[in-house]
Amino acid sequence: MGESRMDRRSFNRRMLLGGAAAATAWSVGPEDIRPAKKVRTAPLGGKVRRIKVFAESLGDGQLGYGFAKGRATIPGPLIELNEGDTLHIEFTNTTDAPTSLHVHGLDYEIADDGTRPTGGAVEPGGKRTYTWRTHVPGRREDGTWREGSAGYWHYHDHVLGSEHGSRGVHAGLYGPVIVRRAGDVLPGRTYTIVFNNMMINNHKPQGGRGRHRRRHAMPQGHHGPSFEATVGDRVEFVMITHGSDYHTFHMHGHRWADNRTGILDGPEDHSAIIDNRIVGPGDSFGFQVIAGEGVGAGAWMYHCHVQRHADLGMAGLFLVKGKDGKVPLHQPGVM
Ligand SMILES: [Cu+2]
Repeated sequence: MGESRMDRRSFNRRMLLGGAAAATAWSVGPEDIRPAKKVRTAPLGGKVRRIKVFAESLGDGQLGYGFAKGRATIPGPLIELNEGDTLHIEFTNTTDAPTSLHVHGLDYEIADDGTRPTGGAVEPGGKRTYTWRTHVPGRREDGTWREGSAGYWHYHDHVLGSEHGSRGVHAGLYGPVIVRRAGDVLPGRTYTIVFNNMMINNHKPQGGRGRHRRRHAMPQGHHGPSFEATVGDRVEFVMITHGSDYHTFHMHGHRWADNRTGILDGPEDHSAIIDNRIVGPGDSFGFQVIAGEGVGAGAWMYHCHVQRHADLGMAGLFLVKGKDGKVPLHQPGVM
């Protein structure tokens, strides 16, 4: 087997060296698809970790979560765990309204649900500890398979403005959670994109109300944030949706696998490859791309593909720099 692989490889190499006509016959067989040599992977979990999270006012009615006082951001900071980890979160509410921390996808006892009826609300100036646990996949006693906690999840307020935290979430109290399985490919960096009604990461549409009446207005810029990378970087995106609207998330020039990690496991993983996905409130998913792979540097748009939403500015840029540090055809301030 090893020998026939060797033969095939050297044969292909000869074909390639043989000339242009031969090169067009070049095909990639399964033996040519190998694990990348230099990726870092997630370790085994099982650790117990402690962090602090603060809910803070950011002015202008905006609220955010942060790991330290004065450090709140929208979205809140990435909480990253490995399957089997336990996380104790000392949560402090420095805002002048009750808030909480409610998480999707992880294991916690009912008292840590982050909802008012279960005692999870934290009053202004208050403090409490929430405990989140994760588990590895395995077989139940009845023989069925139990999924692990690995996934792209998220946390958010569940008490401000209504029993569902509608005002807290609208104001920016949300953030990403990634639970990794041992061996998962780690990215060079992670960016979070949150569609929250018509906002992206709570960046508000510019231009006032007039534009809302122009239902078929041409794109006049965008209000989503830009995310930077250099060609060849392994970049991870966590995409979360909040609010009361459905959207479609689309990215130009890059695609991903519609599976748990957004990365194909190998030639036998037949997950659909997509560049557009329907998302609704409470959804979260993630994926990794190699910035500019096969397409090069550029100001690659990402946007909601509901045309009306895109025309209202629900778009931003994935700014992929070339090795020279430049983004070709990019005019800052112009889409
Ligand atoms: Cu939309």
